[in-house]
Amino acid sequence: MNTCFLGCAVKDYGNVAFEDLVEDAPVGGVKRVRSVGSANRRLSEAVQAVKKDGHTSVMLGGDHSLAIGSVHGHAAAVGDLSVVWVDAHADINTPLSSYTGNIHGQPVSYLLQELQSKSPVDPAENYILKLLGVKVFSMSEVDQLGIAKVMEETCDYLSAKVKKPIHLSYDIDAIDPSVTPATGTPVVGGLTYREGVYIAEHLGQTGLLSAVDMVEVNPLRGQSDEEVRSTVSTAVDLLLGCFGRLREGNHSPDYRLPEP
Ligand code: EXY
Ligand code: MN
Ligand code: MN
Ligand code: MN
Repeated sequence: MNTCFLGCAVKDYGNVAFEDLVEDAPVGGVKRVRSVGSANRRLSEAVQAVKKDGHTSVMLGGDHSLAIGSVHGHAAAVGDLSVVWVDAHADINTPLSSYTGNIHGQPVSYLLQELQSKSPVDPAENYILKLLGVKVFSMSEVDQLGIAKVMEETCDYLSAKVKKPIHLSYDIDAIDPSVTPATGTPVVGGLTYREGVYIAEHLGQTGLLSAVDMVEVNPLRGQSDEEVRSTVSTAVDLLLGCFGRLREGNHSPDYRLPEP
């Protein structure tokens, strides 16, 4: 166990060893079903072990399909959860509504109980979000309300009935690609660095953050060392925001100027 400069005890549970399945033909157009399923089973077990040891789980990805196992393991260990999904995409396609067959565009649909029976008939993500009444803030609403109001409304919504542990699934592609270009499906017009950090800080300050995914950071997609550096250092700053780093500095209230 190490202690980071924020005073958090940090334990590295190591890399989850994934099976390398050579035979993994598409199933109904969905790609890499067995590999993703097997990886998520192992990840779920790893997250359950972290939570049973009493820690906040931090999962560094990797493809956003890993949120299936991360959220599953978190819920298996602690019960009812709030999930905050920060993303340029909705990731709520079902196996039948997906045009690409990529599971990173589908994890939310696997996690929602309501879709277990409806998934074969719902054609599009927007339709599903409306059907289920999922609380969503688009970039237009971020522009209109400002990120502070968006986070206030998010937390009011999550805590309206009962305060549950929060699972933050943070896709780095939610941040504008001018800041975080080293990712697989960048979308122009995303969150600024400051909006992205504000989300992390605000959720960290609720005291309810119980698991964090930081996903879709992909150094292989960077066009230069600088693109990789900018993407990775932003991901680190988002995680530090979750765990209490303040941009004004974490100053001791006991600080006194040195005597001359
Ligand atoms: N909606 C598209 C699909 O389902 O393939 C694109 C999804 C991109 C998902 C990225 C990781 O957040
Ligand atoms: Mn991906
Ligand atoms: Mn995603
Ligand atoms: Mn995304």
